[in-house]
Amino acid sequence: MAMTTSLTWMQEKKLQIGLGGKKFSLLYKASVHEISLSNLFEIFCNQGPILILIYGDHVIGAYVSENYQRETPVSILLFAFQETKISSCNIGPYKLVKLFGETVCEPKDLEFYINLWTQKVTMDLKIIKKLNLPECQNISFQECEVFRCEDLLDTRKLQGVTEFRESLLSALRTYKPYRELVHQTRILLLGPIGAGKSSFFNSVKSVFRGHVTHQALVGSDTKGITEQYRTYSIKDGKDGKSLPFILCDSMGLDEEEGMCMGDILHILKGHISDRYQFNFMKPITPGHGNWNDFPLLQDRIHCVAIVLDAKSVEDLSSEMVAKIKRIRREMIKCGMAHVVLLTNVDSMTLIRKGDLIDIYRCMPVKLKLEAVHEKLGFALSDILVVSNYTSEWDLDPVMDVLILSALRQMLWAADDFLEDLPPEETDRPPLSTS
Ligand SMILES: Nc1nc2c(ncn2[C@@H]2O[C@H](COP(=O)(O)OP(=O)(O)OP(=O)(O)O)[C@@H](O)[C@H]2O)c(=O)[nH]1
Ligand SMILES: [Mg+2]
Repeated sequence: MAMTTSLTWMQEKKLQIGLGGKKFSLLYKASVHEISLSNLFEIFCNQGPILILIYGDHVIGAYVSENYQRETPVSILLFAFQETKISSCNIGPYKLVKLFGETVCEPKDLEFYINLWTQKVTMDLKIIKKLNLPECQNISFQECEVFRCEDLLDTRKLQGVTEFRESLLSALRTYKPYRELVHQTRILLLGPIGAGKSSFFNSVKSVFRGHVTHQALVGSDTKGITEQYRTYSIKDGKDGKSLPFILCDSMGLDEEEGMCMGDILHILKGHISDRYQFNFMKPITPGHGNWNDFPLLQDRIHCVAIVLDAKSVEDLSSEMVAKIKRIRREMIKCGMAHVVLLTNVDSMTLIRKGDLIDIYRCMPVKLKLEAVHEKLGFALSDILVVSNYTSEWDLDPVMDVLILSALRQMLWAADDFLEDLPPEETDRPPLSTS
């Protein structure tokens, strides 16, 4: 039988959080392993913190935070799952051998005792009360599991993240747009008011600058914060070279006000230049100071990132959904590469910093991606997830990796767009570097 835990995702998550950011590796499962008591203790020995779970009508657990040595008494945190919460109490110091009822002791002398052979847990009434369990001293169970507990972000993992961050940085520094048809790939950040468009630009800039910066104004205002079209070229470090991409920040989309559809199409085609002051009442017209009559390939947008706040995906109004779907249809019509950028994952319930390292595997995030896919029609593989720098003072390698991975994905999508252009649009000599 496969060694998979009987814990639900939600129970595991609650335990992870409750035990201070731990991940669990299954060492023993009663229905799989046939071992003697002494073998069982061998498995426990020197594993660091361990977690024992018992599955009956309730899931009951014992967490030992100290490294187990056969004769050393340890404190034990007992807990039981109720519907939505966990009740807990401490017992001990206790020799762990007693937990599984070594014959030297009578079970009745013990506060808590697991008998793997009769598949019963015996508990002191005081403990039963503290754990909010039905008043029955002998509780039957069907399964018992033992886990090794490690920090979600241990030193080895952090080292791996730091190395991955460096390799992403170096790949992005040396990235060249497809066939070098343009010097810098243009990525347009488009999305509802307050979705985190400007924050994403600030985040990318912060990573390359080496410290958190907030060049673009961010905040919350029902009418939106960004009112100008901004095309940001980012330098590698303070005085370094310009990086091979430009992030274009736009006014937020809104049901009534916000950016006009006409302006979006003009931006995609490269007609609108930096610092255009949006007017939600009417789109730009030729002759305007920010209007470019003859945009080149380098002025056009090569990839659009539809930015959405992960927390409010389900709350998007039907008008906003219709608007985004219309934009998607327009993008498909003109072959525009696009991705979805889900921001604000750090604020989602049950998501902790340690989860960011493996964010695409987190159940609430998977459900979010499904929701975006179902509501707006975007392919699951085109949905990227980030946590922007908003209130942090220092850079964090795990957040950096998400931000840089998202950026790399956008550049790859832009390359597909450039590669897919008809020859008459690309068969001009590559641009000079002046
Ligand atoms: N916790 C958290 N907050 C975020 C994140 N991204 C953005 N925010 C916050 O969300 C709010 C809106 O962010 P902005 O970057 O101004 O959003 P915008 O899409 O540029 O908004 P407009 O310019 O008004 O359309 C700000 O208060 C940000 O601090 C994120 O990933 N995590
Ligand atoms: Mg903004």
